[in-house]
Order: sequence, then C-alpha cells, then structure tokens
Amino acid sequence: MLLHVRLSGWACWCLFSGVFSVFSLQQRLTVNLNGKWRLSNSNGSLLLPAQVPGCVHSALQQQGYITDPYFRFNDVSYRWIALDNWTYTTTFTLSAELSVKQKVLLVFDGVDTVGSVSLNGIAVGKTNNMFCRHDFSVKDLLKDGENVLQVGLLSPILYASEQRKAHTSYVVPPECPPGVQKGECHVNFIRKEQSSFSWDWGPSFPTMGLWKGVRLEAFDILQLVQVSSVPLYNDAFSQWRVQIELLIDAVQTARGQLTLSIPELDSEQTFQTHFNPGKTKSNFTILINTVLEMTPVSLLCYPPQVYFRTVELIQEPVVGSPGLSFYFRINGKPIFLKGSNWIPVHSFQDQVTPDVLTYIPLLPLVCRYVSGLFSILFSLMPDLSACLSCSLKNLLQSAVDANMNALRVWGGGVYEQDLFYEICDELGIMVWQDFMFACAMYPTETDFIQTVREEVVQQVQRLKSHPSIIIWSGNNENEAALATDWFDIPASQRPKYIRDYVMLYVDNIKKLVQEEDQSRPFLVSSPTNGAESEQEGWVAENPYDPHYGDVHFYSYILDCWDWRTFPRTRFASEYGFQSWPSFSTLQPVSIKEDWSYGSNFTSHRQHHEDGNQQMILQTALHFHLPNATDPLKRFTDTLYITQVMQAQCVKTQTEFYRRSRSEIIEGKGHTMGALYWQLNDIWQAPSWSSIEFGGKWKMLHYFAQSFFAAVFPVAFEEDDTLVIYAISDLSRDLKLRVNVFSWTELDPVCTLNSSMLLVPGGSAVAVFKQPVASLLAGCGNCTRLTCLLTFQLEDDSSQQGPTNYHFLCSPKDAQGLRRPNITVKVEEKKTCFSVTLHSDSVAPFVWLDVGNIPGRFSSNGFLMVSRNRTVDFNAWRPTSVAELTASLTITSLRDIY
Ligand code: BMA
Repeated sequence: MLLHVRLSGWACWCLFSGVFSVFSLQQRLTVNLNGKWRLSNSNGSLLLPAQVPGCVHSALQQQGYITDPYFRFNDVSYRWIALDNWTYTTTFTLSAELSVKQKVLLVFDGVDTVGSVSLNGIAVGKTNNMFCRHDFSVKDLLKDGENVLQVGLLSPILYASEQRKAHTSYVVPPECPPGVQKGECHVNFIRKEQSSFSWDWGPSFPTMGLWKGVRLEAFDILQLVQVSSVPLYNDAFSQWRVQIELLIDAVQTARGQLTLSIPELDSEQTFQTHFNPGKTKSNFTILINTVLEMTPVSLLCYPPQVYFRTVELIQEPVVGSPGLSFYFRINGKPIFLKGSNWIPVHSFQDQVTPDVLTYIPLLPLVCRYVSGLFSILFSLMPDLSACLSCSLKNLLQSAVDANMNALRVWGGGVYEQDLFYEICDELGIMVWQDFMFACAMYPTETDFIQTVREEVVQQVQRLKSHPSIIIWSGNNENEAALATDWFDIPASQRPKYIRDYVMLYVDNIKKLVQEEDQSRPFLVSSPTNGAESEQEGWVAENPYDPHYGDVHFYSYILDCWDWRTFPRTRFASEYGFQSWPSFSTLQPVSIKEDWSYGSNFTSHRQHHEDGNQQMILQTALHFHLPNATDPLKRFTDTLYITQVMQAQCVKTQTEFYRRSRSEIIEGKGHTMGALYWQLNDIWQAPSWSSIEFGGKWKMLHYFAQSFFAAVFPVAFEEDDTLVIYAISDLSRDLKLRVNVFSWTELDPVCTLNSSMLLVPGGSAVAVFKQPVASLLAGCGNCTRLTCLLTFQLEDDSSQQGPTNYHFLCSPKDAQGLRRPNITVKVEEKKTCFSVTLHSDSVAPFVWLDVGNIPGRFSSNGFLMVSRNRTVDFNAWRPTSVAELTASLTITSLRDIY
C-alpha cells in the first residue's frame, strides 16, 4: 500500500497538489564531496590521497604506507597512527546554480571524531561525537572558483586523555582496559566506538576519519532533512495510526497544507501547517480507517517501507514464581527470541561492504552472480575477497539461515548503517538496539550530556522507522558494573556514581527516547531486572537475578555439559564460550612461526585473560587433546577441537534455555530468549563468535541451525534419567523416535518410539522419560561407554526438524570409537557443489573444510551414523570440482589423537 503525502508545493513523496508551489524538493541541489581527498599528518611528513568516506588507517594502507593492520602484531606496531593528528583536505568548484541558492549546508554524516572544520581558511565548526550528523551553514563562506575544505582531526587517544585530566573531581572508571587487550585508556571520555580502543575480542585501532558521506546541500525556502514513521496500535479502539515525523530546515516561514493519505486503506488526513525558519520537527498522525489484521502489512512509501506491527515487553507476575516475566509480545503473540549479539564487522567501518555475491556454477565462462533481486552478468572476475569478508548481507543472511530471529546490536560498537536495518526489516530479524555505552561509567558534565542528547535524538529519528528494531536499551552492563562493583568504588562515593548513572540513562536518554518514539519499549541496561531495577532506583542489588529481566552469564571453567550450572533465567541475552577461527582465516595474517598454540602470536591475539588456557581446560573435560607429532597438524587439530568444544557448550546451554520456556522449576523459568555471545568477529582472533572474520561459519554456527530450528528435540539427564523435550514454535502432533547406536556400528542397536502427542506452538513439552539404566538394559549389550543416542521428531508422514544426539559419556571415554576412514566425492550440481561422504564407522563432529575457498556447507560438524551422507557446498566465488577436491580436508574427533 502506498502512503501518499502531499505537502502543497512539495515534490516530496508521491503527489504534488500545488496550492502553492514556491518551493520544492526537486530544486534542492546536492554536491557530493565524497571521493578522493588529501590527508596529512601533523608535521606534514606524510601527505597522501585518502578516500572519503574512509579513515586514516585505510588510507595509509591503500597508499602502501602501512601493510595490513590485521597482520600479526601490527595493531601494536601501528599505534603511532592514532597518536598523531591528521588533516583531510579537498577542493571543489561552485556551480552558478548552487551559488544563487538561499541556503547552503555543508553536511557530514559522520566525523570520527574530534574535528575542526574550516572552509577557505575560516573555521565553520567543531565535532566531537562520531555518532552525530553535523551540518554547517556555509553560504557566506563559499566563493566563486576553487573552495578549500579542511577537517583537522585530533588524536582520539590524546583527546580522551585530556578530557580525563580535566575531570579532576572524581575518577570515571575504568581508567584503562586490561593489559591483555593491549589497548588505549579513557575511551569512556570520547563519544566514539568504545571497542575501538580494544576489547576482549578486538584490537585497538582508534580510528580517525570522515567515516560517512560529505556533501553540500543547497535549497530555497526549505528542505526535508529526514522523514520517519512509526505505526501505533490503539488497543481500546482496535485502531492503527501512523505517526509521521518530518524534520524540516526552512530559510523562511512557510505555510501550507499537508495531506497524508493511504488510498488502499481508505485513510486520508489533511493538516494546515507552517514551518518556522531553522530546523523544526513536526509530527503528523494519520488514522487508519480500515481494520487491519494483526499481521505485518507493508506500506510502500518514501524513504523506507513501513510495516504495521506491535511490540510489547511483558513484565508481569508469573504463577508459581517470584519476580516478573520478561518476554516480547509481537502482534499480540509471545515470541521466544533466538539469536546472537552483533559487534562491529570491521575496525575500519569503510571496509564494511553491503552485499555478498553468490556464485552459481551454471556458465563456465561467463560467471553468473546473484545479488539480492538482481542478476548481473560478468565476463571478468571481480575481486570478491574484500567484499566477502565484511558483507552485511552475508552475515545477516547467515543469521537467518541458522534459524535466528533476533540480534542484539551491542552497546560497545556503532549504531549500524541504514542498510543493516533495511536488511533486518526485509529478513525479519528482530533487533535489540543498545545505545553505545559499555562496561564503564561515563562523565555527566554538561558538554558530554549535551552531545549524548544530540546523538540519541538523531539516532532514534534515523532508525525508528525500522520495524526490525523491537527495543531500545540504554547501555551494556553498566548497571551490573555499578551493582556488583567492578571498579572498586568506595561505598561513600557510590551514591554519586548512581546519581550519574540515573542522570545519563534515565533522566536524559530514556526520557528523550520516549519522547521520540512511543512505539517500542525502552530498557535502561542489559543485563537488568527491568521493572524491578526501576523499583530499586535503577541499579538493582543483583541485576543478574534470574527472576527478573535479562541475564548475561559466563562460566568458562565449570563443565558446560552440565546444564545445572546455567541460570534458569527469564531471558539470556548473553552467554558463550570462545573458540579459535580456522587455519585458513589465520593464515593470511600470520607466518609459520606463529602456527602453534604456544606461540607469541597465539597469545597476542587472545584478548581475554587466560582465554587460551580456559579453552583447553574446558575441552579436556570431555575430549582428548590433539597429540599429532607434526606441529602444523597439532595446531590445526587444536583449532578444530576448540570449535567442537564451543559448539557443544553453546548447544547445551541454548537447549537448556529453549526447554525452560514452558516451565517453572524451583521458582525459576519461563525463559523467553537465548541470544548467545557473539555472532561475528572484528578480526582474525579467538573469540566467542560463531562466524569467523571473513564470513566462514564456525562449527557453532552450523550447530545453531539445529538448536534454533522451529521444531527440535532436546535431551538431558536428571538423576540418571534421560528426559527428552519436544520444542516447537509451531503447533504440531509429534512423536519421538530414539535410535541407540554403539560407537562401533553404523546400524542402530535398537529403536524406541513414543506415541503421538500434540506439542502446542510456542512450547517445550517432555515427550520421553526413562532411567538410562533401564533404557540400556533393553538395548543389546549397550553401556554408557559403548553406546550413544540419536533422536528426532516425526509427524505421521515425515521427520520434523533436525536430528539431535545425546552422549552417555564423554567422547574421551567412549569405547569402540574408531578412526572412520571417510572418503569423499565432489560433484558439480546446478546451483552448488555436492560433497558425498562415505564412512566405515560412527564419526562424531565431522568437519569439512575447503580452506580459503569462500562459501558454506549445507551442514557441517555433524555426527555421522550412516555410511553415506551428502552435503552441499555453496561457493561465494567461482571454483571447480578439482579445486574443491584438492582443498577439502575432513576431520572427525578420532582423527586428532
Ligand atoms: C559481555 C559483552 C562484552 C564482552 C563479552 C565477552 O559481557 O558485553 O563486553 O565482549 O561479554 O567477555
């Protein structure tokens, strides 16, 4: 349905009714100032071309002044870059058309970060917040002929340190990141991507640059700066209305008539309106006369599509459980959020690319790429390696393909670019959007609050039209940091920090967001006790209380196969385990001497204290460690086994959360969200991610395809009794089939079937319960050490959802597990390649790897309990059967020791 907006005299959206026609958008002139600028450092020793949008690091690399910043130890070697000040310069010539316009704005969509802008040698303004768009009125400074535009950028490290020094009254912790992160100090004093000074998964690259577009906008009378729209539903009247907000910049007072209409919905409204000189925001509401179903309906309009959907965060008493529920109700329906946490895709945002091209091996000579809706024929191979690594589309599609329905844009990164949210809208990914504050206290001086206010208003206005965003959240872990005293704040000073906290997130951010957007909930922090935290003055005694709100839970040392160690929370918004990326991801940024688990490189890339050791300890609880004599094989086997460990740990924990959906045990439960930490990687290093830098899926991501499936069976043991739950997002009559295998045999020793049971949509229901001893007694010579189980749900005619498995002992104790001797055949099919495996015995965690050929298998890391299995491989660049066959390695658990 098309939304018609008529502002008389306005050539904006669709129609133009011409009551007066003095001004129109069509007469706005835009001069794009992106492209090649010149960049110099403070003493002028470096002078080079630099791309805008872009940053200093990218420019230095592109011009060959530095090599890949991600190579080996370069994060430390290139520290000098962000300790210097840099100047971007460009020249442009004015057209006659532009010079006669009444108003000319110089617009920066994003300056990173502390900048002074001058035009023809005259200062026009300053910037100090990378999350703000800036515009400066420059008509009087422009001249005929050549104009010189300069942006001087201060070292963000030195600026942050200056700000810290100026803040003498009390400390605003943390002063510096932990040493293991090799980062910079006082990032909380600068409004910039907080993880750019280093994080526990990322390098320190405090970027500087013009990271978004630059342009001149010239117009007469007025121009439309931004349009946003949110649908609101009135329960009492069962009526929709769409709130449309226009941000107008007017040179002089303009009066007129505005008509909003949606003919398809038989809804129209007319407003007499006027705009005062300067920037004004005006809200208009159109009532929808037609009764809409509570299902998403799309309205085509400019600029984005508008969908009708409601979102509520339900916090209400739960029968049989102290505390409050915490779940999202979308269009009146409770939804379990399944997904992960999103971090910045790259240290250098200019290297984030929009799309991924999928190679279809149809035409051998002229390769065909399909990108979204468009098919383009290329006769020459474009260089795809760069675009693949950081493609938003690829990562988001990967989330959807792993059956995720939600992502949390974590508060230590950036508010993502418009395209991110457009793709989420399109793919149906629900976004939990943090504001960019993380793991720290923040100053509350007037200047700081002022710039944060501007940031918040701008970001909410920019993003609120996106239906994918279902919640705004004030910060990451700052309530927890205060409540559980991460920073050793003396008790006597606590009230001051709490006052600052409330001032920033409640009195300012929350208030502003709620003024700007009434269509979605606001949460002050994550984790939080939500309504209970508010009761306790916004900082709860224990923000990790499982009876309220959301929980972040990490435990690296406790046995992750033991579900009893996990909190039965209402909503798990963070949990996870580290693993290493694959060798093909590490190889381009390392050299031979780096390829061992004890190398300097291996410990340099690990930014989480004791992380490498924790991975090994957790692995050793259930697996033999690699013992190959060949050092490279031992290294790659170690990378593999950390991925096995991570996949299995996150699987166990996620299954626990999903099966806790429908029950209250010892007063806890009704879990309605599982967002593991973290989806993606910022560089090639060990981390909690399920997707490696470069887009390659780790074993965990393949596992997520199963453990987030709409219909899925999960097993666990309680007091030596095996319990299997059917989890279903859909309503189905289902029965369970359990196959018992011995580790030595590829045919089941025995099979058990349950009777058919209705599993209501949105529930987790126990469908099987039997003491392990009695189950084994009825099944040949099976013991805990010799046998394992697979199980699946079925309806009358076919299997529903993926097959799952349950080990009755640690694989390291399994008796009869043999080297499987897997052989393989690669074939070319119409739209992908197929890989057929043949195994002569049971093989756990079968891992196919084609090295640096980018692409994805349809399934990987699986338990092989059949002689043959075929999986597909979708390549993201042209390849061949020969190349794939040569690159393919297959590893299963028994191959590493
Ligand atoms: C959480 C996150 C991040 C961090 C992750 C892993 O607390 O919010 O700050 O990267 O844990 O430690």
